[in-house]
Amino acid sequence: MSELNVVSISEAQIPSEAFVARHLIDGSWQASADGATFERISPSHGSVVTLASKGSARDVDAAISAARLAFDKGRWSRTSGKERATLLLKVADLIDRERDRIALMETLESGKPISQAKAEIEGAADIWRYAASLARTLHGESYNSLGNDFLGLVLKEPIGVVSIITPWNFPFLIVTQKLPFALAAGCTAVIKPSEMTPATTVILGELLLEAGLPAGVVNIVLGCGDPVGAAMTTDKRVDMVTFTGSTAVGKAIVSAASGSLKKVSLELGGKNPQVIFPDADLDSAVDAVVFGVYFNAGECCNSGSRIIVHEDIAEEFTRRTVALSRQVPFGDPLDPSTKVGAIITPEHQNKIDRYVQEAAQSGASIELGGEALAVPGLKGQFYQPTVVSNVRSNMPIARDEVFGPVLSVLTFKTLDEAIELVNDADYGLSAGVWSENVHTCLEFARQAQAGTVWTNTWMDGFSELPFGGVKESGQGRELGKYGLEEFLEAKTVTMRIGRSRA
Ligand code: TXE
Repeated sequence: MSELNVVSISEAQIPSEAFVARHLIDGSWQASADGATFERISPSHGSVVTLASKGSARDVDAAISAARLAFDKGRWSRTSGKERATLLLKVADLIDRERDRIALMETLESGKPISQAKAEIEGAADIWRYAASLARTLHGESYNSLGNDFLGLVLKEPIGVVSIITPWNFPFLIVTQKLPFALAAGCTAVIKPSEMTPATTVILGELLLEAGLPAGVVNIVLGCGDPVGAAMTTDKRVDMVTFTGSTAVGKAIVSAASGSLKKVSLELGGKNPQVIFPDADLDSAVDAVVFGVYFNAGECCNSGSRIIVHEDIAEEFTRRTVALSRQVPFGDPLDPSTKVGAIITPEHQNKIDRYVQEAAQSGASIELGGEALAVPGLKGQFYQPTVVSNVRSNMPIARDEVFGPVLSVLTFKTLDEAIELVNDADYGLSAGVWSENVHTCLEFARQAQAGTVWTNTWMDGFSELPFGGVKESGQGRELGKYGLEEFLEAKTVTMRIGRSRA
């Protein structure tokens, strides 16, 4: 539509041949035991960009056997922190070297803007470096307060074999929020990337081998949730599952893993509110809201998609947000200026549209967008930046994770009412507050039911700071020292050291 800033360029950057992705099992690249394959079609350009091996339970069995053996033989778990850190740092350097190649495959498979893919890969390299620094800080505790005859030690040991299951929205970043911490702890792993975006995890596997990681320490099986992901969650030889994806699959994983009582760590969806008070710096708030909802086309667990704005400034806020949304470059993800790219699949695009149309039928107002848009010269699916006002808290658009470039605007009168709206949600991933009053910000931070609270900013992330949700947004934490702790088990050693008394 002419009222949006649509960009479209040639397909010159698309490789002429599809990327061939195989499983990595015990240090070698392998086709599926039954020879099955699948294709990934670019959501923006419509061409086949990846030809991947399609795993079955047999491939998972081989990968888990390799990971189990590598762990039990101590190929990695008995290395020193220094050796682990050296390898992780090498991987970070290789990621930097391969940034453009990884970013291109990430964009071709996911439809995200190339500039955002490059930033994602740079952020991932930083996380590998941070995890390397943690590998040298592993320590337990000693207790010499147990009386004269005893010394207590608490050792921190790697939990064992870890299944890592990741989604399609940030394939390289999300595996990076898990794997280097598991490796720093001394674990071995089997990874399953999303069937939509297998390529960049395979490239990571290549870099791990180049860096000298011993065979079997990291294995990759490509394919669908059922059977590959399912087998990775039920197998008794796996000690822990770490998953990022939908809340529905997260719940299924908890119940599948309960058969062998494995530890499960989950990073699930969000319906993240940002509350805007009348004393907020409105320029900054509008800017951050527009970035926060359209980043990764809204296909982001941290999408700031639920705006709760004070009624005195609601009209001005909505007008300015719509005006800025019109300017956001939208279209060909390969154009370096693009900020909103393609939607992952046609089915997902239909789901986004259903939420918007249903809200309109229930009395909400579509201020901008509200429909798909064909971008000239491209064969993918694109959904227009969309702003919906007059949204009520009980509408599905305000409660469910829409996972698209769609902003819902609700209003409030008092701080108490705002907090009530914030916490009236099944999710609890992140929440934001915009106010120049530090007391308002602090009160909000204390009362918001969320794993992360941003004040006067949105979506800043640091390798040092833990990330994760409460309520149905998940359990466990990634990043920071908490991200390492997830992969460690405490072992108590009680030593009798005194002479026995006569
Ligand atoms: O996720 P799934 P989908 C949300 C978002 C999105 C919705 C659906 O709202 O619209 O989920 O996305 C694997 N056992 N998020 O369908 O199905 C699957 O193969 C084991 C939020 O893509 O959860 C993939 O590798 N694994 C989210 C991974 O799980 C199974 C990011 C995620 O897929 C499995 C993505 C099973 N039974 C979507 N079934 C976030 N937190 O950022 C599927 N999988």
